[in-house]
Amino acid sequence: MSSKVFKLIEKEKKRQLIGLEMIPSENYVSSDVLKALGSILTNKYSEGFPKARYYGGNEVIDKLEIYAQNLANKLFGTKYAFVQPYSGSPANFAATMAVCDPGDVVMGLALSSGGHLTHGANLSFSSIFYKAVNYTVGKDWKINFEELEDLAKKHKPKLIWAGTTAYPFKLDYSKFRKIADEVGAWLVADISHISGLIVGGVHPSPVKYVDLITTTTHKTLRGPRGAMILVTDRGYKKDPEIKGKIEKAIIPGLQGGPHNHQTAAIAVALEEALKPSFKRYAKQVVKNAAVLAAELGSKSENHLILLSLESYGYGMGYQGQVALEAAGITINKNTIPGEPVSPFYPSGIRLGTPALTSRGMKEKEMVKIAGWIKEVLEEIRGLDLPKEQELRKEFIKSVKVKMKKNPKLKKIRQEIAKFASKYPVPGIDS
Ligand code: DSN
Repeated sequence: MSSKVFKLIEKEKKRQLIGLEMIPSENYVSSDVLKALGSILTNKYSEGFPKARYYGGNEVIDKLEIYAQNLANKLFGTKYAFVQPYSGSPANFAATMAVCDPGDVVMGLALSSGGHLTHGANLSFSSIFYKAVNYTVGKDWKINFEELEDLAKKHKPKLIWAGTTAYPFKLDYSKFRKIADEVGAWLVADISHISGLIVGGVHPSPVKYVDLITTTTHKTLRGPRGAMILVTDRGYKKDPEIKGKIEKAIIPGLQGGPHNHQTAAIAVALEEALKPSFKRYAKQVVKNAAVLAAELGSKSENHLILLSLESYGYGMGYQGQVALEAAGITINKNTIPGEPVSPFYPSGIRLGTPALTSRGMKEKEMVKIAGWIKEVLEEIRGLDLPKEQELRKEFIKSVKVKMKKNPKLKKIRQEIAKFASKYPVPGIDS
């Protein structure tokens, strides 16, 4: 274990132990998930699908992939499950390819309203190869279904995405369904952020309403990096050929050989998600986020909080991220709906509770952590983003240096390290 790589892994392990990981799309996997991910299954090529491979020697891999597919269908209540997508973006590309031709209209929530790049953002495949139309959220930060309906009627999309990455509210899939039916669109739910909450029974499931579902496996679902595409009964009725179309989109459309070690780790995570303890976990994630949000003067109905830092000054997201990182709290800067400054220097931060909850933290700990967050954010007052574009890069560099030297943040960092070390990290401590 003399390689530089292992020394770096040890360093990262320490960072994960002594800090508070609050990026809402991150989590800690179990040691069993890690074991499967680090297994010899990485040695095998298996292009194709179970019992229809381009290479020999796939008898065991076939069993493994079928097992993972069955677990996914059981957990989500779907008809077909594809577990090969390398991650969320390729899954969304493959789902789009399966139901659209290049140039077709796809509709999704705008990035600046909490949508995902692959749902029609500039520079993403979804707007390069397809005609992307974005709907947005209203003043209440909730999806504006009137606008969605008007846009759908005007642009007649082939596909409507119902999915978010920075949206703290529950989704009403029946409203999406009504609009998709009006224009004959495929309705695809991207549940990457909330799949763990859905199987845990604390967020409504889209299965009854949508045709396809995509999800990453490494967020609230607490599996390895990876993704799945799921077909509902409704999706199969809409197009009985859909299975073959998705397969073709994955390979040869987009990918080569599946990552069998990843498939195995997904299967382990799905086994874990079927246990009653996972329901308790999901419930606690949501309870924790609600408490954290209330303490920070915000609201959350799921696992994440989108916090505007406008009351601290102009364009404060970056400064907030840097100050919190200096104190040992990892979050990410984020645009807020109607972002008044810039996507690169946004006005808000996004944080969440999936990883902290995996460490066994509950409401009491959330109150304590919210206290630290508020103390840290006081340190960015007066550090408003320069209005002049050309000064911004240097300004951010100077904020980083300042925050690293800030004695108050150093003190909080020590307190947090002591506090966090008391909570075991799955996969590291157990
Ligand atoms: N990067 C993911 C997130 O943080 O939400 C989305 O792909």
